[in-house]
Amino acid sequence: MKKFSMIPLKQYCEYPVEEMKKRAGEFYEAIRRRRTVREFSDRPVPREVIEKCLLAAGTAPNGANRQPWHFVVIGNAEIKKQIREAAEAEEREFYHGRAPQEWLDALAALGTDAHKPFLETAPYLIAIFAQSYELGTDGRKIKNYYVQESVGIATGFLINALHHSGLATLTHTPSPMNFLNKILGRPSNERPYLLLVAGYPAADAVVPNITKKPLAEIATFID
Ligand code: IYR
Repeated sequence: MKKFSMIPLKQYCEYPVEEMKKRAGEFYEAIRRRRTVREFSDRPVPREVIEKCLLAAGTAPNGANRQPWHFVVIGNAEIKKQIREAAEAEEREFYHGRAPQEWLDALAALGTDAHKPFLETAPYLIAIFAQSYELGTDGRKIKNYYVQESVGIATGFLINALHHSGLATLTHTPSPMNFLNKILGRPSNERPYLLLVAGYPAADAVVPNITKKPLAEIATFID
């Protein structure tokens, strides 16, 4: 394996402390406005925005720089319909059998069910695949590292980028999601990680009135 050459860190940008505090506060104010949305408008979204957000996702830190992800962006109505039908079939199984009562009770507070119209309404579905290994030219399996962590971080970057651009998202995880490999023709080294729904929220979209845990509950400082 060839060693990377080392280059000076030119892009790092240090801010004066006051500026740093301001930026941290501004970022928090911006990101706390993000809400998961389940009602989408069918208004088209510029593909260029999605492309830039995917480039942002692709900058995520990841194991050994293998970048073990693949994003399939679906704007095609027929494919969205196929995905909706397959996802709803899995969700019906989930809500009417597979899910333990405890899980169903937790979901009752959100009011979700097997009905997923947003999979057709939203202009874009982004199917995120995790590559557990790569195939070398000789067909040899090349292992990837920290795949779940890497793809999770990239997905976080993507959600943040889309939110920053002014789009709403929904992290949708029908389980199992193998139907995505079939419908989208993805190879067997790729596992569906998450289906991200992206677009404008519907004009009359509502969201659950939830709160986030306070800092003292989510963090411990040991000085
Ligand atoms: N995948 C199902 C169930 C679901 C699970 C959790 I955890 C949620 O926070 C929301 C939904 C669905 O999408 O309905």
